[in-house]
Parts: sequence; structure tokens; C-alpha cells
Amino acid sequence: MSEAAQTLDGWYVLHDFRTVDWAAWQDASEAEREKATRELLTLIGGWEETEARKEGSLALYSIVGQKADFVFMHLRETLQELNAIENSYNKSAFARFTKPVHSYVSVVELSNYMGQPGVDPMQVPEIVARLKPILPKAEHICFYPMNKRRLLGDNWYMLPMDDRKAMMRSHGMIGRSYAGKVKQIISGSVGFDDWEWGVTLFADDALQFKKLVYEMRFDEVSARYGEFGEFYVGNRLTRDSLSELLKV
Ligand code: 76R
Repeated sequence: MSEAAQTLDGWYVLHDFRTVDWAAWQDASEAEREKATRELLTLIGGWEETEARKEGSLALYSIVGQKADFVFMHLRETLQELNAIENSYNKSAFARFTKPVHSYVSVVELSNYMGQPGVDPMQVPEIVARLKPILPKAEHICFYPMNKRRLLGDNWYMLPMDDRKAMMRSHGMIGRSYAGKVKQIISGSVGFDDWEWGVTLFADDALQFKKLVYEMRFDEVSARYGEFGEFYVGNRLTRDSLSELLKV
């Protein structure tokens, strides 16, 4: 058996995608819409307070295209908290006007491919901080799930550790050249959801997503072993832009 990569695992992640029933929203009375908006803003306020206490984090984006209207990306210490979040949303007056269209459950993950021998990663403050990240307030988000291939000829999981390390180094070098332009959160979802990882990227310039993902397609670890699911791309919602979006 090949040596399994060791992972460091941080906060649990829920990507919760919703779409708005605009006909119902427009048909509702002003008072119903106001109540629904108020309840949504109260929920968001509570999640922002959790983030301020550094007990979790929230990213709220509107999705471009027909796959969804919003994504709420929540990070928490436990799966129970994530479940409570989705249930409190589902019980809110605002949820009467939205439909769940997609979700993804994972846990923030760092693997040991790039680790320094003899260094306990949990003693490195930057690593610990990356496991429980406060999500950046970037203009754009890009989310997609991925697997590493398990075909007879190309099976990532049967490669010797040293070969995987070498490929991950090359992957990391490409990634690093986007420092300051794209921030990535890799979350592991083996045992939790339908793919092996969730990839969440944040950038102020959405074109950098395309450049980074495209460049990685030529790198062996993605070119040969990467399999990808549906991509979601979105724009950051603030309280103001959210209220604007909900105006009829
Ligand atoms: O954590 C680190 O910074 C160390 C280097 C590193 C690892 C171990 C790293 C760096 N990644 C790692 C692991 Mn990554 N990453 C992806 C994608 O679209 C594609 O082709 C792939 C999707 C992107 C865009 C991306 C970006 N990475 C992983 C893993 C786990 C692999 C495993 O365990 O087998 C996956 C699935 C994955 C996928 N990666 C970086 C980036 C970027 C931008 C970096 C540089 C980060 C930095 O230096 O700040």
C-alpha cells in the first residue's frame, strides 16, 4: 500500500447554495418582504458576530448564471453548528422565498506534502491560522469540487509518496505565483460529500480564477490526475448590495 498523506484538519465547511423564487418575492406584500429581509439580516448579523469572536467565518456571494442565486459559505468548529445554521436559515421567513439548490460539506485541509521534516506543523502559527481561516472579503468567489483520478493507468492513490510530493511541489509553485491575487481554501470531503475536495478561490479580479485554473491544467497533478465538478462563480454581497438585489 502507498503511504497515505497525513492531513491537518481545521474548521468544517458548508457551502449552501440557494435560489430565489422571484415570482413569490414579487407577489409578496411589502410587509412580508420587509419581515423576510429583516430576518435574513439578523441571521447574517449573528454569523458576523461569530466571525468577530473568531469562532467561525462567513462568505456571502451572489452566483452568476442559473446554478444558484446565492452561496452562504460557513466555517465552524463542528458539524453540529453547521447543521444548526442551515436549520435556522430554513426556519426563517426569508427561506420561504428561496429553494436549496446545492450544498457541499467538507473540512479545511492542509496536507503534509510540503511539510518540513522534524517540524510539528501545529506549532507553526501560520499553519494553525490557515486551518481556521477568516474568509477574505474579496470581490469574487469561485467554488468547484474535485477528485484525484483512480484509473488503472493513472491512479494517484497508488503512486509512491515521493512522486506525489514532487508533483505537489510543482502544483504549490504555480499556486504561489498567484500570491496576493488569489486566495485558496482547500477543504477535504472524502467521507462527507460526493467529491474528494472542495476548492474555494477568492479574488478581487475574477479573471485571475481563469488564469490560475488554466495554468494548473497544464501541470501534471491537474493534467493527469485532476477530475472536476461544476464551477460556481459569484460576486460579493454586502448588506447594501444585498438590499439592492432584493428590491422589487
Ligand atoms: O498548502 C500549501 O500552500 C502548500 C502547497 C499546496 C498544497 C499541499 C497547495 C498550494 N495546494 C496544496 C494541496 Mn492547491 N489548489 C488546488 C486547486 O484546478 C485545479 O487544477 C486544482 C484546484 C487550486 C486552484 C489550488 C490552488 N491543492 C492541494 C490539494 C490536496 C491534494 C492532496 O492532498 O492530494 C488539492 C486538491 C489542491 C487543489 N494550491 C496552492 C493553490 C494555490 C493558489 C496554492 C499556493 C498557496 C500559497 O502558497 O499561498
